[in-house]
Amino acid sequence: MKVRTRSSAIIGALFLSVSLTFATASAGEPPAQPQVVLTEVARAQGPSAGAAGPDGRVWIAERAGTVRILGDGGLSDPVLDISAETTTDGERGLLGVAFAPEFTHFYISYTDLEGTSTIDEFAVEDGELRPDTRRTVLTQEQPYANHNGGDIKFGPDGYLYIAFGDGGSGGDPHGNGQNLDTLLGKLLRIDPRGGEPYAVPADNPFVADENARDEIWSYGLRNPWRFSFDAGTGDLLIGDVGQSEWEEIDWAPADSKGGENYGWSSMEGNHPFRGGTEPANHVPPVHEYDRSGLGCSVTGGFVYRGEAIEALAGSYVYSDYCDGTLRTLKIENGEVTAEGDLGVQGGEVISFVEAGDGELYVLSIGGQIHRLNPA
Ligand SMILES: [Ca+2]
Repeated sequence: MKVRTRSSAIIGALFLSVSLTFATASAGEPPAQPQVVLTEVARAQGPSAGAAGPDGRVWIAERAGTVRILGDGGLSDPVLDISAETTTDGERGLLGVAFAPEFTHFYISYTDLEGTSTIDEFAVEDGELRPDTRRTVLTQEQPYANHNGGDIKFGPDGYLYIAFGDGGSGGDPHGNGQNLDTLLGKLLRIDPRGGEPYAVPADNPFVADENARDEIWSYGLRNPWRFSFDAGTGDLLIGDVGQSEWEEIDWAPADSKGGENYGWSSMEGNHPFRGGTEPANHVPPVHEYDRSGLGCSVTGGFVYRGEAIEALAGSYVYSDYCDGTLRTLKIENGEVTAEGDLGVQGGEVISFVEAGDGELYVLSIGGQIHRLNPA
């Protein structure tokens, strides 16, 4: 510990002198780069998703079908096991978990034995799942084993958002991204408790359009594997995995009325895809990167709203499954004003989890669960 303290002090001193050099060389002071470390807190079997639970502890989903609670001593025994009901073929498995506001209900998103995307609900009482209350909220058949999406989150409006990929294969062979008559290639918004099996909020953007599915919130997505809402502003951020050239982050403000067209499969990032024409209503990504060294499959994260790493406050933290480096974006009014590299590696980063106190956990499909800590 002493060595660590001393080296931290040395690094701090070096950083200070570099800052001073910069300050002398130029009139402005460079923005402080957050000093962070990744601390391994547990190992899981293929952790795929997570959510902050009723007592502040994080619940971790394992892709093969189990859910465990992360405590000080590591992971609990499974509090849920649906491993007999799912497979991990392709990109399948237990892919998302979410708690309703006030922790009244718990939702899971998984592919069933036929590969059909399934959202199920459980009541939560006294911090525990009530398995006898399980019911299926929504299902969507999947034509291929990849691009299932599967992330689920409650928005600041209290509605459940569900991300589905374009159905898979490659190049969106069925044109699902731009087809408003399918739930594939979309971000959905539903009220899971408002009806049986669910209700559509009356102000969803396509409710009055008889040629469009009412559940759709936004469209033109290829494989929106991970998305999040900024706990500070309510803005929406989507990490949409590219076909073979461009990885992208999509953004919508908290006061969006929905209906955004993020372009796929006419566009890949800011670029026409296979001779596609840019739709007139295309909402371009707030950020894109190519595959010349930064990775090959974006993993969307969270805007950091914790307190442990002051210099990271308000930055969007994300990574890439193939690269594993944690990177940051500062986004102001829908524009990226700064890009950063935290200089730490999370492995095969498959997901981020935002704890109840705003701190971030990083899941690697290889098993490591890291907490992002100040250096
Ligand atoms: Ca796009």
